[in-house]
Amino acid sequence: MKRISSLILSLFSVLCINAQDKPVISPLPQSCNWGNEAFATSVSYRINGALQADKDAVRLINDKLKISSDDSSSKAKAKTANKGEITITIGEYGDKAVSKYKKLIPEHAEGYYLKVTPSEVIIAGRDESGTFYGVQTYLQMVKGSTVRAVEITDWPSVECRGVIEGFYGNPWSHKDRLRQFDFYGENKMNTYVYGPKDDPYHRLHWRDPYPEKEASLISELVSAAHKNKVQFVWAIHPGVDIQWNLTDSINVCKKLESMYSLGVRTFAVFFDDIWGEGSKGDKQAGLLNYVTDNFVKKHKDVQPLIMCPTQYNKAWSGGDYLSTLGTQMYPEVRIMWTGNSVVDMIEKNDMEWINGQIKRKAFIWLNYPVNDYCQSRLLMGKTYGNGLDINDMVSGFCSNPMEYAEASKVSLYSIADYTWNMPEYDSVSSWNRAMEVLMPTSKEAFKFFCGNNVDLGKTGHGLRREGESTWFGKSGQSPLFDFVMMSSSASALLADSVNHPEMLDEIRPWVESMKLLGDRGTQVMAMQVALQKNDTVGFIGHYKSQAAIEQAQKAIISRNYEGSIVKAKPVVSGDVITPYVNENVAKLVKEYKQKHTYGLDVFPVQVIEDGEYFIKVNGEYLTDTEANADRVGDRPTFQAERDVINPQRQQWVIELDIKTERYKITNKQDGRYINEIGRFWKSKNNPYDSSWNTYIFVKKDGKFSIQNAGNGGKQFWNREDDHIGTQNDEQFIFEIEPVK
Ligand code: LOG
Repeated sequence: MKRISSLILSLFSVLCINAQDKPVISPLPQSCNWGNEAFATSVSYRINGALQADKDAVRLINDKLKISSDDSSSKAKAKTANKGEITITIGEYGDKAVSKYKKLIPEHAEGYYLKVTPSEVIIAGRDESGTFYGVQTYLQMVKGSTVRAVEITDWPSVECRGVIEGFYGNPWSHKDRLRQFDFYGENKMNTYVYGPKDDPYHRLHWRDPYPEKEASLISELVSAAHKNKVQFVWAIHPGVDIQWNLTDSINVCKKLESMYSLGVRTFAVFFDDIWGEGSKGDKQAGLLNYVTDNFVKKHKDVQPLIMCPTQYNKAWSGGDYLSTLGTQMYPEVRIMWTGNSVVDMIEKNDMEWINGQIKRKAFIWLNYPVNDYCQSRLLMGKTYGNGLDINDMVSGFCSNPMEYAEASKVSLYSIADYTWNMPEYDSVSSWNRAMEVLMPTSKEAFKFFCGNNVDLGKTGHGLRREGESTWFGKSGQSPLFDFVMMSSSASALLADSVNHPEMLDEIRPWVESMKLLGDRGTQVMAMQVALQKNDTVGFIGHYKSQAAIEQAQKAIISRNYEGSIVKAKPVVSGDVITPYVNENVAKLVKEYKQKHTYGLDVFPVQVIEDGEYFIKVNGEYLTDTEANADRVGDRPTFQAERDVINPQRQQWVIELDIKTERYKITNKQDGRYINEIGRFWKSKNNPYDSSWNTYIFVKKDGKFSIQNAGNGGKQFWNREDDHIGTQNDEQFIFEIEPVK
């Protein structure tokens, strides 16, 4: 009995180890059956089929594995493996070496069949890219000490998968791009669209050819991309000043021709973010057709064009623009689309709508994780929200990333995963795998960092991302614990810059900011303790420390070099921890001021100290004439007389709002607050909202101006007849007199 149970136990543990040992293949393969351990990773290989197989795939094998012989140089070489040697049989559909496996190769472009047995490895691609991807998958299997037997049949869900460098700001560097292409190869992304808004030869000076030096860099990029099975798509953006005449049509072709000579084989024409003449649909369609006839079709090896329309999202669409493109532009021209709005995730209904308009499958330009419109934030959270059922409805799916190329890889890794095997995409597991792949030596600290850099805050585009700092305050311990964790994770990351120099260089300003936010939070916790103990000296000391840390945090600037187009001021956890810290400082200071007199001069001078005041214009008192706590929409009026019977109607509580650091104004008698057009606004349906109902006071020559802010716009208050009105110009007419 004992023997049996120990046998079961050991069998169980073998099974468990086996289960754990399965290597992680990403993007997730379509079909994958694991067997047992096949051989040690340390083996050497002989290649069978190297002559005919895709040369990039063979080069990759030679670079990454220990090869003792191959059959490419001499036919005389041994056809059978030496003892302990593993044969890699490799080739494409139709090649002799893999003819035995012909039926097993999936019938999808870029698909592959991969089999590992204890004596051999078979990698058979549907085409060159397929073979290359089979090798990439195999290379992910040789990371541990043993290689497992497996049979994988795999192919992509989406035809064109990848990245569009299409943001405003500092374009990626040459080195950034080279690293990106290796990353795309590893993750089976096959498309890179070159369209950085601030490259003058892409947009503002689109007619001019690249100077020699830039041109040679581009041709280097093209060949690096092609080696990774990435189509390098070069985009021209002529809409700013294009003339709809033959000369400019020829100018476009000429420029594309010059890019062809640098090796580019796929081209795009962009018309986004333009107005006026350039934005006419029929003219754009005409140009694309002209370029197709006079440039694309003149070359045997040039792919159909890709175009970005002016109405590239539903919110900006109208008239017959899209249907004009749909009917007039050659059907092979691919049309880009960002979704229901500029920044949006894509779902099935959205695809049905746009595909109907343009009479073809839209090519998705996903504006995520691009941060050119929210530069203080890094978008390092999970890539979620795109439908898992749209693979057959798109002609391509590319992500527009951040100008931070390495940091963007967190999301791009998931874009690769999503576009390769869409039905099985899981944003959480994909994100977790990205952590491991991108920062294996400090995975936990990096994950923690990413988890604190998720949301975008409020922007004109409206996209928000869930899951920022969800751990905060959840440990069951004091937030002090959380703050210490922030600082220590940041320090751990900074210390790992040796292993990940490029990533760390990019995210360093945010990592340093996270460290300081943790340090500042720690000081704020200490302020709280000091206040409870009535330790005024301690309170003031910690207050000063946190203020100094805040200054240091505000001084951090990313990409602060000469010529930098965007110099960002990092914000970490901008919607959770940063406001928590700010609000607590304000709250504690407020409490402290009510209780103590020591050290008050360290606090910034408020224009108006919190308190009760008369608000007057020309000596007349602002009065709550209809005092009624539940009424909404009526307005206080100016009265010449001081009310002695009911004095509270003319008394106003003016206090600093801790969220906005602006002032809130409420009536002493009924507690109603004033809204941005000078009316009372309080009811169950209209609760106080600091982003609307707070104001800026400025003092000059003893009088004040009062200005709306936040959602209320920037108008200044004035006096209109007997009540408050608004105007554009600042005026110092308000007398604010303390109630004694
Ligand atoms: C631009 C793009 C920019 C993005 C986000 C498109 C088609 N064009 O509003 O260059 O990175 O939004 O700011 C855009 O998205 N315009």
